[in-house]
Amino acid sequence: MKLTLLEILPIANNNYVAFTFFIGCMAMMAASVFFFFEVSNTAKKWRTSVLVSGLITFIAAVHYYYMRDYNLATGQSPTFFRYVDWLLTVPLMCVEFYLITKKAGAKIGLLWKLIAASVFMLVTGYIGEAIYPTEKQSWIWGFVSGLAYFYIVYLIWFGEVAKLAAGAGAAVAKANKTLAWFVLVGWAIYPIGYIAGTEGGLFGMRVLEGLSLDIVYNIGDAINKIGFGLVIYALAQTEKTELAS
Ligand SMILES: *C/C=C(C)/C=C/C=C(C)/C=C/C1=C(C)CCCC1(C)C
Repeated sequence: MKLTLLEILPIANNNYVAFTFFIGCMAMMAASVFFFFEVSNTAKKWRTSVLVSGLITFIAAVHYYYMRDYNLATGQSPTFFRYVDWLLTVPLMCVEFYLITKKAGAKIGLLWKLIAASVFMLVTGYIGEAIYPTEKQSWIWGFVSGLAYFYIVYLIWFGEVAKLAAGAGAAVAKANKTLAWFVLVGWAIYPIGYIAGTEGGLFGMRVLEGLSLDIVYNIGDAINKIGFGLVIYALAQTEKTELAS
């Protein structure tokens, strides 16, 4: 479907999809500037973590800039850019879990497990959403993707990450609990959107039509990238006050 310029230009009027891309881009940019500047205001041992928070929102800001353009120019979902963004930022979120548990003995193998599971989750999700988005196929790919998702949830709630975080001091344990909720509830926004928005996602029932899936994903990204980064930032700040007092 080709939209005319007049149909796509009035972002603020009625094009809610374009509007959420626009506001998402601004929010990611602002968050990146904040995290980058705060690195120098952070205790040394937490600097890399806060820097990674900034990289996550920065990578997203650049993708949102392109996705906003793509969506305005074509009137379509920028699914490809979306998944490239996730393929870079979700593994970086795994890096955050590794960094906060490293002092308690996290091995590099744990990082690879988390990264491998997240890449598997995203590649199979992409196949179901963009390559075979059919009634017969998308629920299978979504289901397989979900297995990897639950493996990540398991590692963070009960597995290696949880055990290491529990032994890494009260601040890290608390931050890990909050991040674990992000992964269980915040990340669940995506599969719920997928189920509602792809043909065959919910055994053939499609609730979200057209571009509404983008709005769901955009809200999810704002919560999960900026909120997640702020939890890391708060952790870095508690350690600082502990040192000062
Ligand atoms: C910043 C981006 C984030 C945190 C993206 C997370 C994406 C997911 C957790 C996606 C999960 C999916 C499933 C569990 C099944 C259906 C397909 C996906 C890819 C939407």
